[in-house]
Amino acid sequence: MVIELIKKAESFPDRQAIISNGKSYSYKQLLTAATNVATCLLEDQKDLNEACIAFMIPPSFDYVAVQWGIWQAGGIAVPLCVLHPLEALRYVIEDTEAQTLIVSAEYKEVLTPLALEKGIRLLEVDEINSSSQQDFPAISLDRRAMILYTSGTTGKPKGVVTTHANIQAQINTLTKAWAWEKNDHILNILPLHHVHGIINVMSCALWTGACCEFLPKFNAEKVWEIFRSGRLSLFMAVPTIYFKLIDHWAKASLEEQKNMSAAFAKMRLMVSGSAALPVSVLEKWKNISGHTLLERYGMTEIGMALSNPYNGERRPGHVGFPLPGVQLRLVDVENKEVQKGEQGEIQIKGNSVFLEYWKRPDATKEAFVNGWFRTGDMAIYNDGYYKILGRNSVDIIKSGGYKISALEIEEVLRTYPGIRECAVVGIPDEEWGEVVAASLVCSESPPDFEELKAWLKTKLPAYKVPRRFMVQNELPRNTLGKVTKKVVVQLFETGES
Ligand code: MCA
Ligand code: AMP
Repeated sequence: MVIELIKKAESFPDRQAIISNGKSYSYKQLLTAATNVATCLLEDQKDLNEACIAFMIPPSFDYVAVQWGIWQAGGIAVPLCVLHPLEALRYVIEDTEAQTLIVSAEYKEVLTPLALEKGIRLLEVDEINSSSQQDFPAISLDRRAMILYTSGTTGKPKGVVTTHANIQAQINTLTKAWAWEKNDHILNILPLHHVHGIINVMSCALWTGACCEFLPKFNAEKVWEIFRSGRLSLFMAVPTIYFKLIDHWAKASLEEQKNMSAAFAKMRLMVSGSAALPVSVLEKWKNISGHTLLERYGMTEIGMALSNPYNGERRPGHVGFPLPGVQLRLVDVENKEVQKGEQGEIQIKGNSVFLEYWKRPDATKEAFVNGWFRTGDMAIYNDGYYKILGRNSVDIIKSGGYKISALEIEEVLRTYPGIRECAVVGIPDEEWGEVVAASLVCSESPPDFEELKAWLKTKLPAYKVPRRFMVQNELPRNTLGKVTKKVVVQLFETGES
């Protein structure tokens, strides 16, 4: 069997696939580059047989060529986040036991010592150039294809393993539901170690023969410039990005605002997801662009599950209904389906649901009940549309669209000299959805917070570093002695401590 995404590309070789670093690349160029990567990875083997290949490459033509090359050679693609500090990268490399690491030139220096220490083969993407091409292995749909790391209620992030069949199902349902077509042109401004950027934007575009343009780092001014070029037909982002684009528009002169708002003539769809879209943002964006954002709901483990309709009412504050191929139920704490109109946990079944947590059979087992995946998100069915009510765990924070485990940050904080106890929470915030905040109990005098933040940045990605701190004599506890984080959130909100 061949990989459908790659096979499709062979049917439109001359179409423009990617715009990256100011250059345009055809599907043919992409296929050639991917073939080179696959040949180089295989050396004299016939099949990588699901070996994990980690890669650290910014969103670009090279990223896609490497991802496709890994798949053609029979490996599992493990994208590393380009913003993560070395410790977080080490965690993923060790957890996956990746034996090969592919990097773009700018990350070679930082990763070389780790590669040497672990005996990992380190390849620089620019230097991959294979002249001879060998036959590639047959790839069955049930093979593992990708591992993405996601935070949960278990402290350290877990690797979510998806098969080729899962990925195909995730792409297939979205390209149909949102009417993707080959003349589409989308801008990718999202990081490529999460489903939103990898599947919804990049892979859906390439599956259809459309063009995916990369802007490796979000910048509101540059995004507006690209909107104004009029070449986009689709755009997808997290609510924080829409917030930042609105803010940029609001700061422009009246004349400029008019020109900016005229930029959407060719745009056919604008999507928001990864976190709750505030109705105020939806309304402001509609006034600015004329587009009613299509809000959808998904998760690393399941791809997209719920979506407002492409045609029809997009209801503010709601996430629509299950996408084709997705089975959904709302259940109570005993896993019994709730009555219509009652709130319950979302549970999902379908081909897009992941295979397993990497090397964590217990966590995988616990994540399912009778074949239903337990999302941990609460929702209610409201007059034909589902509405997300929030997570059933205070330990999961969503900030800027990133899922963050409070427990992971607490574990790191507790290793800082002088911090005796801590409770990390998410505080509601208009721009970021939630901001990370930490309440500390210290042995002596409180730490210097700037120093603490700088230290945390060497251990954790910057978006996990608390923005607000509070020092307390003791953490609020319930009668059973358990820290009540809801009270901590209230203390932050009221400014009391
Ligand atoms: C950055 N800053 C923050 C945060 N992040 N402040 C509070 N909370 C945060 N989370 C601050 C920085 O410290 C800095 O401040 C300033 O913002 C700019 O930082 P920078 O890193 O440059 O931020 P940015 O580039 O503007 O990033 C914002 C962003 C980014 C573009 C919204 O967070 C992002 O790409 N988010 C998308 C994540 C994503 O794709 N999630 C999908 C996963 P100072 O200058 O003062 O230091 S969810 C998923 O895939 C599922 C399946 C789904 O449903 O989609
Ligand atoms: P992740 O695991 O990073 O893929 O994040 C998935 C989580 O993001 C879900 O479990 C939800 O909590 C949240 N999420 C995604 N889309 C939405 C949405 N439209 N509204 C509210 N929460 C969302």
